[in-house]
Amino acid sequence: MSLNYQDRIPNNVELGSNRILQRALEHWQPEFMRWWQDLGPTDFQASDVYLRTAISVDTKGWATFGYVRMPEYRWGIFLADPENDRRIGFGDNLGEPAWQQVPGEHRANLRRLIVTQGDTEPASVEQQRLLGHTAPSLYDLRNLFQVNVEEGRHLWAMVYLLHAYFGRDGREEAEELLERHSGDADKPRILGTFNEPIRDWLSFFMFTYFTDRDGKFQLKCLAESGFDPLSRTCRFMLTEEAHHMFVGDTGISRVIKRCLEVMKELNTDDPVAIRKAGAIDLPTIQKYLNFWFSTSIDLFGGDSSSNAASYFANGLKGRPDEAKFEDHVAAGQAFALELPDGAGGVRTGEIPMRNAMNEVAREAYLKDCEQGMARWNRVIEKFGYSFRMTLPSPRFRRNVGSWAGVPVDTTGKIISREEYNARLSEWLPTDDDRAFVYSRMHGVFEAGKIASWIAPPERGINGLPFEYEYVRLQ
Ligand code: BYC
Ligand code: FE
Ligand code: FE
Repeated sequence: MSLNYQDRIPNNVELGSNRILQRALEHWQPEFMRWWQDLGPTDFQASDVYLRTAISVDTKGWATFGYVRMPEYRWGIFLADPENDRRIGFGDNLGEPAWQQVPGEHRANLRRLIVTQGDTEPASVEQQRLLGHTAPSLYDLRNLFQVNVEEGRHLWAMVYLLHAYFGRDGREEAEELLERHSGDADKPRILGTFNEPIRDWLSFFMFTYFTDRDGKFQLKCLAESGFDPLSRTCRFMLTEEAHHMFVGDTGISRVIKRCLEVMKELNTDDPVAIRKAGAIDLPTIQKYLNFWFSTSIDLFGGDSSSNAASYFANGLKGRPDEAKFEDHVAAGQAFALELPDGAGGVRTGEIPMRNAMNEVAREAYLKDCEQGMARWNRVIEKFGYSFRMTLPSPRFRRNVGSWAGVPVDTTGKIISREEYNARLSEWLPTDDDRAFVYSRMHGVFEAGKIASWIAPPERGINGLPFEYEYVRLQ
């Protein structure tokens, strides 16, 4: 299906044939633009950025690349093509035709899922708004802005659903998506991670690796939804999402590589010497990883969740890659959970499979996270060092679920509260670590140049070299 770029709001949903909806969205559009100006990337709005823009919703050849000023980026509404005779793929309504309208009895839950998803998108743009000033290269600056404009488009995707299918409450929710702000004391974003500040690029890379990857898995679950417009929206969002995780994956890899080069040069693994030489030492990278991993796994919700069970039962939210599971009803099965027993030990608890759907998604996510670990460790191995990056135990530093608030070390062992507090500085970035990393952040805005704490990428964007002038500063 081709994308209509003639309308004020680019779309492939025949917006022009629904005047009321079109007018409502055209009313929201200037509010979005005001939000972008106020809370999107600071400055750089007049610069030409080498951005990709969607031109179709095919998985191949869907994007075109060219210089765009960010405020002129064509944020639009793009849904993956409909599947002929699509059926609900799981839960109690398995096999029934997918819904083209919101069933009344599922309205509140669907709205809540869409609002929660929608809230994260602009939140991430707010979190990242200052990073442009300290970009390590024009290549990285461009990637940051690519991610930002697409998260803005993901907000559009959810706002479209709210406006098109939820009437007046939907319109109100759409306004509130621009009124809550990341880290705001009175009106924070809904989910914890999206209120954490991102002041440095190491945090940005960790966020795009771990938190955008939560996005990938949540979108996969919602792409299974029996509510077809939601499914189609999420399927196209997933196409854009891959690059966000690529930015994180290669970003972390490049910080590690630069550190290893310095270690080789100086023939030392002493963090003090490495820092003195301007690179970020591996133990500090590991601490940032521990921080962002532990906050990101909270995003999957409780390990035992009646909300998750009803979303699944009702066909609203499935498992990632639902087709790979044998039994799509999952009634009467049990799931074994390891839980704190309240006396310093661990016990195994059984819960109904449907209540464990958050955990099932989290496990798929953990596996996906491991792949980066393996790649980065191969780089470290190649340089001949024995240090290995590791994912901390999923029990570590949890704020949501059965392990919330339980003092656990990074291997998952329950320890005393005193020991936990005493050792936190071993596991998480301290104020000093953060101050050091922040001190390394300086904008490098000359094509082909790069900051000394990170290695250049192996290749550029869209077949272009790293040296290309990805952003023309104005
Ligand atoms: N922080 O029954 P439970 C992305 C609340 S990222 C604060 O376990 P449920 C992106 C929960 O709301 C993907 N609160 O949770 C990435 C509930 O509150 P109430 C975003 C939390 O409902 C990077 C209570 O705890 N998409 O796209 O089963 C850049 C009990 O919860 C948190 C989605 O999240 C938390 N972390 O599952 C840009 C998909 N976790 O009702 C974008 C839509 C839970 O007791 N959301 N709570 O007041 C969902 O599917 C579900 O709402 C959740 C939670 C998976 C988030
Ligand atoms: Fe997104
Ligand atoms: Fe993303």
